[in-house]
Amino acid sequence: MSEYSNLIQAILEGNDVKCVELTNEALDEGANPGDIVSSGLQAGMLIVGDKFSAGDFFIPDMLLAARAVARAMEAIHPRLSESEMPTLGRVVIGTVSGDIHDIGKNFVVMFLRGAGFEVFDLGINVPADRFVAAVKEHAPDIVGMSALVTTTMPVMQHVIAALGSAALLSQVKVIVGGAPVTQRFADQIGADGYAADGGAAIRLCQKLLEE
Ligand code: B1M
Repeated sequence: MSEYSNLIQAILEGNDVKCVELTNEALDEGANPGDIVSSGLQAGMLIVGDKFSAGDFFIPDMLLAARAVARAMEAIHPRLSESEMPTLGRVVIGTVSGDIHDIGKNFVVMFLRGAGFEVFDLGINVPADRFVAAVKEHAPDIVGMSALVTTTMPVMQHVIAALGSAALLSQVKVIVGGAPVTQRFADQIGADGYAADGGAAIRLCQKLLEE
């Protein structure tokens, strides 16, 4: 059983008060802040992601869990230097040009941040050249694109082409998602992966970083 099983349980229950209490207790007992984040908070959020993907958790469960993790992070932050912050990887993400839907993309951002990724959210209606500029600026491991409308899906391919023209494709993995997007479409446009939801996005990013 994990040293942080009570903390993980509090995250699964979405109990932010308990989560902060257990985090402060662990800090007072001398636990390493980085350990609390990776073995407690991030581990808990990964389980939340899996439960959401499996249909056992719903959007309110996920929001409560994310809030509990965010509150615990506030308690930890003053005790953790930037260099100690465990980061699983860097992700640049946005909803592609012509598309203003961001509710699902924002969930994915929340999931990835909760699981420990450093996420640069470019927002909505993001053209190819802004993805390219963001990759140059932030040097991410992964570029994520969201599209909710069938007519904006082709923009994903334009972004991949633009990253290729800028000779950046060898430095990043590209993932795509959104209601009309499928694994087949991802394969067709040469993306490295497709995720159906926030939980799947966490697993996909982890898998791509291990390759
Ligand atoms: Co729009 N809309 N909308 N809309 N809208 C849809 C997408 C539509 C299917 C509705 C319909 O007609 N039945 C339809 C598209 C049809 C098509 O493609 N053929 C549509 C349309 C047509 C439009 C407009 C053109 C309507 C108009 O003005 N005539 C218009 C403008 C579109 C544009 O972008 N230019 C428009 C506008 C809007 C609102 C502004 C009103 C609003 C958006 C508000 C916002 O996002 N801030 C809106 C909404 C809310 C919807 C519906 C109702 C809901 C979308 C949503 O938020 N779902 C939608 C119909 C529907 O889906 N039932 C619809 C909840 C969200 C949690 O799920 O976004 O799928 P989702 O995200 C999931 C996964 O897809 C995945 O994870 C998320 C969490 O599980 N995921 C990723 C998403 N991105 C990912 C990225 C990843 C990985 C996973 O990796 C990078």
